Amino acid sequence: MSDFLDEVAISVFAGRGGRGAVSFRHEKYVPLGGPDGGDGGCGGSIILVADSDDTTLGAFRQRRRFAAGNGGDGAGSQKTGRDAGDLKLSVPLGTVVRDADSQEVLADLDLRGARIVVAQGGRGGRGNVHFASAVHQAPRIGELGAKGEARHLELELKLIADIGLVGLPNAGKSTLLAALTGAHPKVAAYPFTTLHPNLGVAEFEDGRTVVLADVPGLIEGAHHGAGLGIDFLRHLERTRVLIHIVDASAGPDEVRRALRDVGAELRAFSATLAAKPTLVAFNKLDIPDAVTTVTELRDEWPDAHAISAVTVEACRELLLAAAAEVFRVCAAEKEAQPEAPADGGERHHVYRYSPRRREAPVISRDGEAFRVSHVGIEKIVDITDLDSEEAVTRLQNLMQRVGVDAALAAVGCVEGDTVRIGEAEFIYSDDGVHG
Ligand SMILES: Nc1nc2c(ncn2[C@@H]2O[C@H](COP(=O)(O)OP(=O)(O)OP(=O)(O)O)[C@@H](O)[C@H]2O)c(=O)[nH]1
Ligand SMILES: [Mg+2]
Repeated sequence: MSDFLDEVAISVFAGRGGRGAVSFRHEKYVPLGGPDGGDGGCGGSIILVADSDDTTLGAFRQRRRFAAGNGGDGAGSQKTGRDAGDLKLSVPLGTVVRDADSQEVLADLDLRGARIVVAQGGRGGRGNVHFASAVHQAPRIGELGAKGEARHLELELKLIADIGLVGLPNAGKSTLLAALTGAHPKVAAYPFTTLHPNLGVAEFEDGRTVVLADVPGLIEGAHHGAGLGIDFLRHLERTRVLIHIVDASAGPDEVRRALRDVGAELRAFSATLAAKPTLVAFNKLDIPDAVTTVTELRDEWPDAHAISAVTVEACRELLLAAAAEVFRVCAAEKEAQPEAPADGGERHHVYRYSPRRREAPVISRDGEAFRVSHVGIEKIVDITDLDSEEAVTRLQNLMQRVGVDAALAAVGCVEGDTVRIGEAEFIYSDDGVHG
């Protein structure tokens, strides 16, 4: 059976907005009419939607780069450019979306229909019709469309096992998984045989299924990363029910110690894990010592199941009891958290990534040049047509207001120095930066 972890890295590129038009009305006998350049259309955004029935992220291994279309350019007669459609990517339920650069988790798409805009399409540039004023009746300014966002993402699919099998190394977890499901995990008489989680599916007569996860053995200190680390404990957090398997042939003291240590590890790792409904299974009942131990512990653990994973004795009953608990938890979950409605009803299932805005411009050295970092200014530089003198003048005024000139002067930028903002390069002069 497959590993728990299914991860893939993809890159998404939203579309650029269309260019705003610089155009003037043509009227009879009037050499230049008023401005009538329309706006550019919006670039397409990229949206991940949890509506695929795939159980793996395999589809994203074939293709890893996704780009949405650019918006159409505006035109004369106030014609707006065409909006590019959004690009919708279907991902399986349970997909966790992370920003590959910052490692920030952007969304946990575990409800059908949950969606996140991972890259916002660029806004269309405004046409010159917007730049007319009483004193400025023939503006030659049309904005370029804004760049679409580009992001590198990591998608991780956490297959949600219903039942997690936990216990010390060698307790018989993998043997039990094989007894209950069609899985064939490695079984051996030494600890830490299982290095990665294994999954198996158990089917019932009524067609219902439960997914079981066999994980590496837990030892004292596991929550600090002792043994095989804590990654698999993170996965266990998403199971609904735990079965704690104990090797009963080790004697009553060892059984008590195992129950105590494993319980303590689960609690130390997280409250979520400690609060999971847990069934206890005393294993290896085919060994006479185990029978003696189970008899001795009966009063202390009246609800514990006594099984043999090797002979399969009482394993079916254990599975039925655990599955009943799973179905009970599922019903409670459904009650508490209805599915996202199919009509795209947005409520709290919609995630939106938003970059943090920096307040003051930050100046840094960029080789011989100075680099200005400021989200707002970078965006405006991106949409400014630097070939248009009017547009550049407008940009200069804005930079002055935001404090770019002062910030540059403060770090010793002098006439003739090169200043970079986004992808553009300017020459600094005492009355501001020039294109
Ligand atoms: N006699 C007997 N031996 C068992 C039983 N269940 C498991 N074993 C044996 O115990 C040893 C360990 O079994 P595994 O299933 O590999 O144990 P595990 O808990 O998965 O161990 P790790 O993966 O190392 O954590 C193997 O030699 C199994 O054959 C049982 O019910 N009876
Ligand atoms: Mg194992």
